Amino acid sequence: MTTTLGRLEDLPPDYVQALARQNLVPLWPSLRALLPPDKPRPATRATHWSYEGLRPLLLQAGELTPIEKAERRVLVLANPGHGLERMQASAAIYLGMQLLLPGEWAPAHRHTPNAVRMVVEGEGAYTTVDGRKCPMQRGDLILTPTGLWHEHGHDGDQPVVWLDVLDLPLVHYLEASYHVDGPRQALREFAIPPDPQAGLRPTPMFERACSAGYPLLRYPWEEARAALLAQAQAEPHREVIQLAYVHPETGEPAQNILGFSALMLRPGQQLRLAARSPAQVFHLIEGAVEVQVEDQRFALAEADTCCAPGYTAVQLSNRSATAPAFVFIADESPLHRKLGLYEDRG
Ligand code: GTQ
Repeated sequence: MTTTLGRLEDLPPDYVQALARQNLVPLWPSLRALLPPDKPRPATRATHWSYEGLRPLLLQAGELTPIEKAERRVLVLANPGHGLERMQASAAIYLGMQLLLPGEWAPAHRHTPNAVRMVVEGEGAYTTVDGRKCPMQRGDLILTPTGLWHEHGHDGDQPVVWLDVLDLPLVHYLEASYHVDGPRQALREFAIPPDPQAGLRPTPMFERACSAGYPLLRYPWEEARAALLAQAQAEPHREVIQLAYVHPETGEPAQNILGFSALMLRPGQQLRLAARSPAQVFHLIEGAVEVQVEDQRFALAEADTCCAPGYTAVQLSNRSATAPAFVFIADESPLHRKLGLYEDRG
């Protein structure tokens, strides 16, 4: 049984003031909020961001604010449960839709938060990471891990949009967030180009510790999509068709804090994802999917994004009876595993 504890109002005001003068606070009025019974009370709210809705506003930002005045022209997908001004999707996840127009250049910098880009639309842009030029095509995942120089350029003739996923809220909370500007990077080639297929593994599969740098920076969607279709065909009874983006040599998650995977729903498939401690983000690459989080239902169209708090089961349904659907998932599971907080409640 959880007893009701004393409140701040139950204490004499001059006592509370005497505490404050010495930078002291009584624990018991806040104990239940800090340690709620049975499960956390997340501020993260299930939230849907429609691409159709945000796209005109992002293009308008392209007219209103030149790239020189933005450096990164981004509309942040903010979770109202945290307060929009905090610009976070969950406790550890930041999401932004970034626009780069033909000929524009987002200059080189590096920073402590890890970032990835999931390319949403347009041709001809590229991100240079640690001197390696990564072309950006729809559905590609491009890593910019902590501390690596990165800049974005665009040789095409149409707007290019991508989804940025960063662990910025966590790194900022840790008071460890900063950036450094730098000159345009000189390009380098790999002596032996990495094999992109080695960066995709069936989930869950986390093997050895990773200190091997980042040999693979671009995970082409063409490879991931083909690998998902092959898995579905090879294992017709397998329920979860999902591949984790991993370090190609160690099999560890591709980045340290957030985890990334691609999931395929067969035509008409309904899939229940167990209630696990990490919060999750779902971004629809292809198809039509309904996402149900507790009593909320989001009909995702292509390029839509939504999030779900941790400790919550999520139901994914392919709304097409004839075509597969492909979902990009970002979650906080590497962080929870490292901290020993990871839970699967079924
Ligand atoms: O493209 O480097 O959405 O530094 C936020 C911070 C994108 C980027 C964001 C960044 C970037």
